[in-house]
Amino acid sequence: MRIAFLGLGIMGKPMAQNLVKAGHELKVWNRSPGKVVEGAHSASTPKEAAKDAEIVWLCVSDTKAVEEVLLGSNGVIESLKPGTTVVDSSTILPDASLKFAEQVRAKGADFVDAPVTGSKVGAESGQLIFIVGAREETFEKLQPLFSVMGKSAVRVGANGKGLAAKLSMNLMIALTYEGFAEALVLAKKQGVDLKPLLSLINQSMVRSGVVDYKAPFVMARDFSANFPMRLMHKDIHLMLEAARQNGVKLPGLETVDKVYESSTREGNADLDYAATLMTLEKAAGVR
Ligand code: NA7
Repeated sequence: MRIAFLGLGIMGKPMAQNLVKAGHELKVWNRSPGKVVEGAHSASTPKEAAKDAEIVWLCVSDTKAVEEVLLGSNGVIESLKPGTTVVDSSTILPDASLKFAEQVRAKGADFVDAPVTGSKVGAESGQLIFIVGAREETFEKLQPLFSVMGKSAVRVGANGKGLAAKLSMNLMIALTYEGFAEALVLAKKQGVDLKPLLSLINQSMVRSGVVDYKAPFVMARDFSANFPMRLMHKDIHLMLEAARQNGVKLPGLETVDKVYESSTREGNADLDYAATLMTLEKAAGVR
């Protein structure tokens, strides 16, 4: 298929690379020049990339970025043809995504929110999970592309529902990891060695995918970004905003937000969100 892929960050670049490897014809674009994908053509604007594309796939940081890429000057909307499908894998506010969907539909094209879970490792290995808000027939049409970049795709409902589900899942990731990090700090402060503690965690009901994924990095003190803290913090703000809009209280998440604020002030925003552990350690005087 002819695909325009816009946004070649930690997630976007390996996703685009996997599409090229599967034989698709890609035109890629990134805001800062210099990011390329082997085997793909590079376009100088989103408008140029989207011209003649059957599918336009976005994976950029936040709501403002999606707005600029879609609707800004030289944006996708300027060359979008009826029949094209725009897929957005950025994690943004469901409400904003619905408005983007409306503008895309007004051009006779279709819109899909398809945020992902799986982090950098999942993107590189083609093992992402797509959490999709789309029309049923559009979802079916995209299956071959989801299966190139991911191990599964779940249609949650209509437009916006993929993002709503993704925010709820990321809420669990943020809280689960902070639970793990706080447990490590409390145990360490009481003189417990982390190796037997991890062995216990893995044998008991507190075992979790989040711990499985993060523990090796934590043990190696490798806080380089798989999922940067600044992006998880952005997601926390999206969750709190979605909660406000829907009359939901999230007291646990409000507290975790404060930990992220402290960690950001300490200069950790570009590290992995696992680095919030260092902020808890610092406050407790342990490592
Ligand atoms: P990264 O690695 O921070 O990459 C973000 C991408 O978004 C990168 O290509 C940026 O371009 C692009 N970006 C950021 N702001 C803009 C604006 N205003 N206009 C156009 N492009 C922009 O993030 P990830 O790849 O880890 O994550 C992407 C999404 O998936 C995000 O929503 C996560 O929460 C999930 P740059 O190279 O900085 O010029």
